[in-house]
Amino acid sequence: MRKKKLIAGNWKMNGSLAANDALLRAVLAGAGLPGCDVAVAVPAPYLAQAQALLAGSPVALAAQDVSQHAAGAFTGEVGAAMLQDFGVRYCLVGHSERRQYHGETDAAVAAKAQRALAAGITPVVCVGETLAERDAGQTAAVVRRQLAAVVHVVGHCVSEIVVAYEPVWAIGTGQTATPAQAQEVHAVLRAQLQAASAQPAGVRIVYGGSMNAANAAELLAQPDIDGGLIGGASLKAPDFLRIIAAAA
Ligand code: 3PY
Repeated sequence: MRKKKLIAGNWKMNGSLAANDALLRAVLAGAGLPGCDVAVAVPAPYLAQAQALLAGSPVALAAQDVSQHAAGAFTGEVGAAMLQDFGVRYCLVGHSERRQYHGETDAAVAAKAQRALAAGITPVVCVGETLAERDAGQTAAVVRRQLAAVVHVVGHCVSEIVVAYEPVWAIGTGQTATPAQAQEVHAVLRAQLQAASAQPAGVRIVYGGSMNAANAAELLAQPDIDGGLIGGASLKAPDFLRIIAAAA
């Protein structure tokens, strides 16, 4: 059976009570009953607001990060059980902005994925190479290493994760991998999941990295692209809705 695509918005550190209200109402009004799974990853302070607005709707709530620790003296961290309290269904782990600006290692990302799974939250494990790594011909090796760290820790639960391929050079730059470049890496990840999981067919591999209303249809038409993780375009309801329509 063809799996439903997943379109997840990553708002990053954007929003306000007023702006979130307007955006989510417009998305809900326009999405109707979407033909794909839809989620929005909101900043942690707005989880309660988004939970209330999305209640009973087909749009799932997502978080942008989770602590690798369960609880305790970790100032500023947000634990998986806290996300669970707000009905969070998906949580990004290892976004390149976290790896780059917060020094998150492969091991930390794997621990975060494990915490999310243990709380019944689907981790969206982000992997991707820098431009220097691509130019050095290391793309496949880098994404395999990043995914392997997670597979090693979560074991058979790997069938419950979502993988997001986000080439670092395409994040927030307006540059997008061509559909062929993205498909090539997705196929590498698919093969790795096939070797690691008893139910590899269920694992969705979504593409992120400046996916927008203009390029979504072509990217989503690739055989191994099962959805999108959408940055800037998820902050504009008409654009986000066009991407959702392209994934239906
Ligand atoms: C982007 O598209 O810029 C993203 O980082 C999505 O997560």
